[in-house]
Amino acid sequence: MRSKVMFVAAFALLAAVVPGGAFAQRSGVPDGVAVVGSIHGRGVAGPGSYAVLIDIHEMPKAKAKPTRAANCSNAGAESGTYGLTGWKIGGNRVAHLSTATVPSSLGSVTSTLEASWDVWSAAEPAAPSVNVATDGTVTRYTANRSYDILWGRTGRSLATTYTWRWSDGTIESDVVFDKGVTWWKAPSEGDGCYETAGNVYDVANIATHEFGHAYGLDHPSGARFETMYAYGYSGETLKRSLATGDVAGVRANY
Ligand SMILES: [Ca+2]
Ligand SMILES: [Zn+2]
Repeated sequence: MRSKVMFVAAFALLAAVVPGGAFAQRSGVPDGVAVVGSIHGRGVAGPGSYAVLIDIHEMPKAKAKPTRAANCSNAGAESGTYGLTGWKIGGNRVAHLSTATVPSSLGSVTSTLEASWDVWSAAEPAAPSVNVATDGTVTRYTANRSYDILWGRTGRSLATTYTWRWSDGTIESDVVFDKGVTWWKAPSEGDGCYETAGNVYDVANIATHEFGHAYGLDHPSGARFETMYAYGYSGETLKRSLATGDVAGVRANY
């Protein structure tokens, strides 16, 4: 009974602090997915603690060409623009990869994912580093004070980053790659686009974008060739390396 009273109190507090959700979601939320502003993980970090889902960043597929070929373009002019979400990673972290969810056709993605985190901390040494551990166990995004990476259902997106703010201010982000997409590991970034790759998506390309959200970067407008551009393309690799706007954004945030 006591916990129920605390839950009601926490909800009343939330309603007062986050009227209508201070952070607008960036795109539509599929049926059955939590809505921004909802409370998660009540009690996970002790009595009275709770997490508020403050953002859902879905990465849509760019419109495909009529064929099943790759629809990417080589790296082009950089806009130099960036956006910030309003949060930071609050210190060095371990991201827990649920290896059992990784498509078997990919083999190991641990070093691939770690490199995608490192791109950000290399651009700004004051930004915390995130190491990838293979001890993840969750099979859906979960407010548990742990950064989780997994393959699962995202609805219509290639990948989705969920971010919570805990009642003590701690920020947590989970990244879910859609298991309905055909993923691959391009041999290198090359010129930014593997035109003959087919309708497949490079893990590092999309991971670097999603981890940018965890670092607190938003989608800039009209920045087609930046890592934080909102859309992902089949065959694309250019998001693996940061553009001038991405670098300016992470430097501004840390
Ligand atoms: Ca988590
Ligand atoms: Zn995004």
